[in-house]
Amino acid sequence: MMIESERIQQSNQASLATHREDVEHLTTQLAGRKLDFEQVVEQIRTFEVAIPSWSLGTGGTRFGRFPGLGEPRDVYEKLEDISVVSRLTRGAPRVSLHIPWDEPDDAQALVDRAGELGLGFDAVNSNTFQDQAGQALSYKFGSLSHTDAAVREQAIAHNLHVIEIGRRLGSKAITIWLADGSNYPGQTHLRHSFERVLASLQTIYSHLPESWRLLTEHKPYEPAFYSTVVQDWGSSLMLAQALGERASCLVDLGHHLPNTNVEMVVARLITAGKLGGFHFNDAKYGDDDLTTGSIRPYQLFLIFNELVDAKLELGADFKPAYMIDQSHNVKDPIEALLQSVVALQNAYARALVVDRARLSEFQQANDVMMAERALTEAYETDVRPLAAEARLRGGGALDPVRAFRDSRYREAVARDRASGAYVPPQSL
Ligand code: PSV
Ligand code: MN
Repeated sequence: MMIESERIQQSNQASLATHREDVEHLTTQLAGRKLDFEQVVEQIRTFEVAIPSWSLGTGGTRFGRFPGLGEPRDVYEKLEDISVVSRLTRGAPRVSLHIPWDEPDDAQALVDRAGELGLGFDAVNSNTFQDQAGQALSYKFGSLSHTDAAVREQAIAHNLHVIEIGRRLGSKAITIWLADGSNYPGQTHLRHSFERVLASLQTIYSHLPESWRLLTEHKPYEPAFYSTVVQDWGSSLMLAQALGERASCLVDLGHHLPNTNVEMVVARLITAGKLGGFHFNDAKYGDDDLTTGSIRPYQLFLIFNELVDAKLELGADFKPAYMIDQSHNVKDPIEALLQSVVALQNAYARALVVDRARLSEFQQANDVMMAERALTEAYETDVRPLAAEARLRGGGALDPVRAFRDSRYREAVARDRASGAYVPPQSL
């Protein structure tokens, strides 16, 4: 089942008149700040974020999982759900697969189906943080960092297998998050385990197709509660720098210790030429995997502010991979993803309406108050008509969540997919 364009247009009708008024008002407002509404809209239209295959089923914690109706039962149905997000937002045309959670039996068949749905494939994610059925050796004490060379080789082989699948799908990057670490002091040799990870990654990197990138994803804790081998952006950067030009760092917004200045981490990685991409989500406490922009929207804006600033300086070469990485425990996953893509479009729009020339002058003159105001002026601007107009021009929805509800897609798939809900593996 697909949401037809006419359906989206019908839903848009309800708010089209108000939208036009809002556009007019914002156009005048921005013109007063020497900003061109048209130009900003066209830039927002270029924004693209990948949807992870693991986010379409209801997530859960180790305490329980409460499945919703009509959850996708296999990777093909996940693609259908992702195409809904894509069609309504016009900003999510690619899928980020987790292998083996969503390993296709037939890569070509998946490529063909994705093509029919207007989708492509972004970075593939490997998984050596769980033991899979039939696996020879256990990852209980680590994978790429394991003390036993045979376990490391098995984990390396898995990553090469993931690259091979990705190659067939048309992906151009692999994201490696490894949960390796220790739960108690003394359990592992802190230096040697890191050195073993680097050596394992070097082997994987040496097999990376020419046009591919390798992204290293850090995380401070969980499941390793005492020490994680790649625990912070410094460790991730050391790896990326040691590996070579095609290796860079992935910043998952939830993977920072409390109060970390994430926009500054982003700025540092840009300076190092090693900002590879993002896993967008939000967090109140730790790696909460909440809806993007739902807890710290100002931080999200400040991150986009760095991205827009860098793009202006570095040009087309600056192209981080944007992905969402969320767990939807009590929301309808499709709705949460729609909300997230809209939050990202809005954050990007806010960053685009920063008066950069003035900001720079104020910074240069140490006018603290006015420099901050240059940011808050943009942040407090109601940019929603800009992002809505960008979606509208692409054939998407003014209000994607409303259009989704109007379409009654969830009710339809609840009927079609009634024969046994797909149970995703427990995610971390
Ligand atoms: C780990 O917390 C993570 O952020 C990694 O990106 C995983 O691939 C993903 O979540 C799913 O568990
Ligand atoms: Mn992640």
